[in-house]
Amino acid sequence: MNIVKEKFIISKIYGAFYEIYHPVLGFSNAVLKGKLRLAPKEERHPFVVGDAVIAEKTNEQEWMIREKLERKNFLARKSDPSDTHVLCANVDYLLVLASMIDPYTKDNFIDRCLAACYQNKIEPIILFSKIDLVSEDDVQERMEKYQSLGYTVFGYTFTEPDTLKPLLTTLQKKVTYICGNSGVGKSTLINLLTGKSLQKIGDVSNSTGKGKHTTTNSTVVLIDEATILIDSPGIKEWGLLHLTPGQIYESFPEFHEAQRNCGVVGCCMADKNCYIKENLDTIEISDDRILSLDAMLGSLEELGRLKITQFTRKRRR
Ligand SMILES: Nc1nc2c(ncn2[C@@H]2O[C@H](COP(=O)(O)OP(=O)(O)OP(=O)(O)O)[C@@H](O)[C@H]2O)c(=O)[nH]1
Ligand SMILES: [Mg+2]
Repeated sequence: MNIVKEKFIISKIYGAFYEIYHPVLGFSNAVLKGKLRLAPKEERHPFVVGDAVIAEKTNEQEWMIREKLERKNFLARKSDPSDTHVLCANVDYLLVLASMIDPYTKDNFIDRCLAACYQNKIEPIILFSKIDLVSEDDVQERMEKYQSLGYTVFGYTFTEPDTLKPLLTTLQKKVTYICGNSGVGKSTLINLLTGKSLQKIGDVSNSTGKGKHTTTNSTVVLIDEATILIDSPGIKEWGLLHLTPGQIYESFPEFHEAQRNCGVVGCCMADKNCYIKENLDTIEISDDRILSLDAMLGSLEELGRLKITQFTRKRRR
């Protein structure tokens, strides 16, 4: 008997059951081979959405996953020292969906997402949603802040689907993981981009203005066979315990020029002879970005932490 083997990506995980995707064969159900059921040390699950696998056909309806292929990249969150949560693998973009209101996405949430993808060389896209509910000036101000730092930024509202056209062009033939707080409109966005109502949409709570965690599993949804979106459950915060203070500094474009002058490969934030610390007054960075950086470093450990007071003292001199 001929053994049929194909390369797929994991498109959805339901407990021990898997859905896998192949550009020609489409979506199929799959199960795991015995030893593959063990999660790698430090990870929650044996596989994540986006993982590339080799699967063997067992019957008309089902495939057996035989082998996990090496990851090109992955995105992880770590809020607890003993628990790394790998969110997805093999993606081209991290789309950070930031709602202007109901719920308001804090800049610090965006900055954490940017730091998480910087180390894995995954390109971020920032999309401000619900722009119909606030003034144009407010939208402009938030978009310009990140555009001026060199990021790709868009704004959109479901009341004017044409506002999605520039984003749709950017996403062509790419794999994009969409993240954001609950209720920012991730599933709404995916339904609009695909033109299908595949993802369930939930209300935002009237009393708290927050979402109700409608999406519970990460899921691949296709715009076409090569343009892949991954919907994800809303998250409150992106824990960065897997990064060092130096890696967080490196994710801030404001420091890139100083890092080039530093001469050390990779930001080490050495206590002595640190080029950045010695040249703080020449670095252009806004106070709200320093506060955001400080909050991120503060959630790691004291080492390498650069207090806002240290900055202001040095600048006022
Ligand atoms: N006014 C306005 N409301 C929007 C817009 N986009 C989404 N919404 C509403 O926001 C609410 C939440 O949308 P969802 O798409 O379920 O949000 P989500 O990010 O997928 O939420 P979780 O699955 O809980 O993480 C729904 O009531 C949507 O109708 C928008 O552009 N403008
Ligand atoms: Mg959702």
